[in-house]
Formats: sequence, C-alpha cells, structure tokens
Amino acid sequence: MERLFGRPRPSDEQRRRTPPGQYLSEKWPVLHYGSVPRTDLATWDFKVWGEVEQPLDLSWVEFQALPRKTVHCDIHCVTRWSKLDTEFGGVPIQAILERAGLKPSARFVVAHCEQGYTTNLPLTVLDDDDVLLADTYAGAPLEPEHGYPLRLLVPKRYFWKSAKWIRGLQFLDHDVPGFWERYGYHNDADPWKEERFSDE
Ligand SMILES: Nc1nc2c(c(=O)[nH]1)N[C@H]1C(S)=C(S)[C@@H](COP(=O)(O)O)O[C@H]1N2
Ligand SMILES: [Mo]
Repeated sequence: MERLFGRPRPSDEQRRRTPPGQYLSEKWPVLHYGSVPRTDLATWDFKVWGEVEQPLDLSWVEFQALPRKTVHCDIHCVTRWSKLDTEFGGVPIQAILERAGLKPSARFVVAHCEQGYTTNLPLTVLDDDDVLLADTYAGAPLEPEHGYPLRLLVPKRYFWKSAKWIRGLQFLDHDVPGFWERYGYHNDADPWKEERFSDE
C-alpha cells in the first residue's frame, strides 16, 4: 500500500475489494472475548455431532491425516478493519461434511470453541469452497491469539463467524444464535451488505 503522510492510500484494486464502511489494515489485529486458551495437542479433539449419519471425534493426528488445501482471501472485521491477501491452510470443510454424512434435516451449524464461544451459520454458507478448518497462516501454524491450533475460516462473512480455537461442529435442523449473535450482532454478517448489527 502506498503511504501519504503515514496514512495508507489504497489502489483502485484494493478499494474495489474493500466492503462499505471498512478501512484497510496491513497488520492483523487480535480480537476476542476472554483469554487465549492453552492447548495440549495430545488431548485435543474435534467433534462433529447432531444431524449427521456418522458422528466424529478426531484426535489431532487423525485430523492431520485429512485432505488439505490453501485459501487466499480477504478478511473483514465488524470493527471496520479489513485485511487483503491473506493465506490460510487447512482442511476444506467438505472433507468433514463427507465423512460425517449430513442427514437431509441438517440445515444449520453451530461452531463450538474453547471456553464456550459459539457462532452459527446456515449450511449453505458453511459448504463453500473457501471455507476451511484452518491451522496455518502464511505457511506457519496459527499464533495462539489467532486461534492455535485450529480456527474456522469463513471469508465471505464478518470475521466473528471465523471461530478461533474451534473444537467441534454441531449440525441442526434449526438456527441457534451464537455468542455475538445473541448480543446484537447480525445473524447473517455479510460485509458487502453491511450486516453488522441486528437492529440495522
Ligand atoms: N473462540 C473465539 N473465536 C472468535 C472470537 C472469540 O471471542 N472467541 N472473536 C471473533 C471475533 S469478534 C473476531 S473479529 C475474530 C478475530 O480474529 P483475529 O483475532 O484472528 O483477528 O475472531 C472471532 N473468533
Ligand atoms: Mo470482531
């Protein structure tokens, strides 16, 4: 980014990729409720339950044996910073959906994290080709404050839907609001529609 008197000046391309009401950040801010959990990979697991044919309970070693891919994307936080050109690596969500075998009744999902943080998505938003269970950023393991060892990545939604320290996915036949969604954040969270708060 070009700088004029210390303020970033976005190119036309960068401007085009910045949703309304957002500014560009070169740094990656850290935002969450509560403290950064400490994780022991020896006891860590990832659970999938609810409206599925085959509930899963994967150890870290089992999780690492799943197919992987890299996603290049832009991320947008409801507090108005956006960061362009990020690179996450991890397991495509479809690898989990295939192994769990969703029942036709599965229409919504709740991501469950350490310390009780949750966030909700419709299955149609979760099952996208840029949605990852991400364990690397720019080729290196996630930093603890960014979700080590694993976070959800949903680039098409405000970043609170990209749950850090994720430990499981619960599939449901109805929608259940997550942590921020219960506190007035918009249920759908599309940054291009500025779906920030539910009273807007
Ligand atoms: N487990 C957990 N995940 C979370 C949060 C949280 O409080 N707990 N905060 C969300 C919010 S509000 C944002 S903006 C992003 C921030 O991710 P970052 O700190 O990696 O930028 O994490 C999201 N995921
Ligand atoms: Mo946020």
